[in-house]
Amino acid sequence: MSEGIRCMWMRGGTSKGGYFLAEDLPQNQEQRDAFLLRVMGSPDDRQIDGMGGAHPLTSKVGVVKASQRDDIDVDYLFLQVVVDEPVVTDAQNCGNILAGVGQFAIERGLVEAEPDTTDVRIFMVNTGQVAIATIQTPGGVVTYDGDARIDGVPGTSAPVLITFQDTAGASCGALLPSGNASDIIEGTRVTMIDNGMPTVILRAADFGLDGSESREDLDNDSELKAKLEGIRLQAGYLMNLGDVSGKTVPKMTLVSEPKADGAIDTRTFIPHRLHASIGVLGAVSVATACAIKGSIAHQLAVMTGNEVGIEHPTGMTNVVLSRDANGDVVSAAMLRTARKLMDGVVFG
Ligand code: NQM
Repeated sequence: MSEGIRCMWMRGGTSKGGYFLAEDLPQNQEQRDAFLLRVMGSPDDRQIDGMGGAHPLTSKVGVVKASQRDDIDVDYLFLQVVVDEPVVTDAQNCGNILAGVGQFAIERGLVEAEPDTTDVRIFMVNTGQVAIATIQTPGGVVTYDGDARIDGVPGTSAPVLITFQDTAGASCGALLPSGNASDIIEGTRVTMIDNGMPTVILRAADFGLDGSESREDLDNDSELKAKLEGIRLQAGYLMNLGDVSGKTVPKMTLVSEPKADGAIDTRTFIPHRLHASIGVLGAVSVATACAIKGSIAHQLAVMTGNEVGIEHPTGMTNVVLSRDANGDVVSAAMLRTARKLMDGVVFG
């Protein structure tokens, strides 16, 4: 397609991608996906002929439209454009790209801004759940400037508080899809959990690691990656996801005891490259596991309350859990930031 399509490029949390109005994209899915592959420059390791940043975290798309649902402002569909394969998938959600959806919706006129902050109620199409994003709108105008800082992003920006409700079992049908807090797959004890992101939690020590290894070391460890992929393919069936060989879920998170003042240390494969930090819903899922007796995460976590510090390769992500009288997690909130980088026309 040679003609361009209106698009905003944004950093959302620790990810980056293109934000489109649904009505601007081709309505035929095959044509839409072909266009998005061309926009990103996929399939190609370097994405040299497109906007993608040659990593899963920078090859992402948010598609937004005004919602017809009661009590919801906008519907948000997340699409992962695979870097080195001709694949565009909606099989996972993304809480980082979500961090820019509220601002985009206000800027495109889908939501009217309040004088101070604006709550945007977002239906996440991928998982059928709701998130509420609180956007800074002084004087009724979106601002991206502010004092909030998140690890993995240099500098500061306006805070975006995101609250997730009822994300348990979003993709797998149950918080613990196998019915157990832990299971054994290929001789390794794992916890399979889905509180918004299907995640397999494994003890780093079971792979001879102490959990503080660098991103480069882990990304170059092909033996480790092969073992994890063997476990992941079996976990896919146990998590009701079927054959996951072509899917970007479940994520694989190696956990170890905290090294700083967080609750637990993590290294997450998403699922074939190491995450520079950890995904938003990935962090919510790991934090939830920390609160479940008998899980791999619970055994290692140092919990001091409902604010759970998830350490990762570039710092820490804090998840605030709300629990009911039984101690079960009912909602989770986290601080993100986002920044508008470009608003214009992109060519596919
Ligand atoms: O877990 C990366 C990211 C994500 C997903 C990934 C995410 C989330 O950091 O909610 O945000 O796990 O593929 O953007």
